[in-house]
Amino acid sequence: MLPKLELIAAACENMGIGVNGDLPWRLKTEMAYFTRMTTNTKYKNKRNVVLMGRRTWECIPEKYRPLKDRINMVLTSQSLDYGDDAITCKSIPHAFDVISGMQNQVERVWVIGGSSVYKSAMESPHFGRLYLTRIKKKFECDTFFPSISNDLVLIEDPMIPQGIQEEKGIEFVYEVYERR
Ligand code: FOL
Repeated sequence: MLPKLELIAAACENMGIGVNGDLPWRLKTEMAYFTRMTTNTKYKNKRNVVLMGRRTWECIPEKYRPLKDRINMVLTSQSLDYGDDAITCKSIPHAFDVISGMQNQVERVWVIGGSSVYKSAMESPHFGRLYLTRIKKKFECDTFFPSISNDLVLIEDPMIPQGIQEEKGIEFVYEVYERR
């Protein structure tokens, strides 16, 4: 059985997710949440996939690339070769073909952006959940999270810190959505 696609993103009040090829904010605890959610597995013999667009790959600082203890997969239409650092795929369906060939090693598949990859993943029949951090402030951004369709509903996940979080005077909330 194929794993569902789980999206993880942080967006500000104007739904921005990035600016100038970078994150619009630097929130250590929020990034630690991203690392924990995308890395941790129930079974120690398995790893999670982080599936991302090529620009998102490039926005990860070199010292953190590839994202450690995770299987890095990069979507691109170009013939790029990242060696042992990442597997390149030309589409989400192609990524699924590759994942199905390493099924027993993979626990969860995390879609980590950017905009066009989030949109394709939310429209995919394999869409499972959206883990969205709502950052309660406006930031100047040039890339945005796609519109969230009406059939997505907020759910409870006991693994997620509840209530208002705060860092550097910026408030944020961890939310989880599923298709109704
Ligand atoms: N989702 C959430 N909730 N927050 C994010 O910041 C986020 N960022 C991306 C996708 N989904 C997200 C894409 N951007 C790193 C850098 C940029 C990035 C994703 C990851 C990164 O370097 N991560 C390292 C830890 C870095 C650190 O500790 O500062 C990692 O190992 O996860």
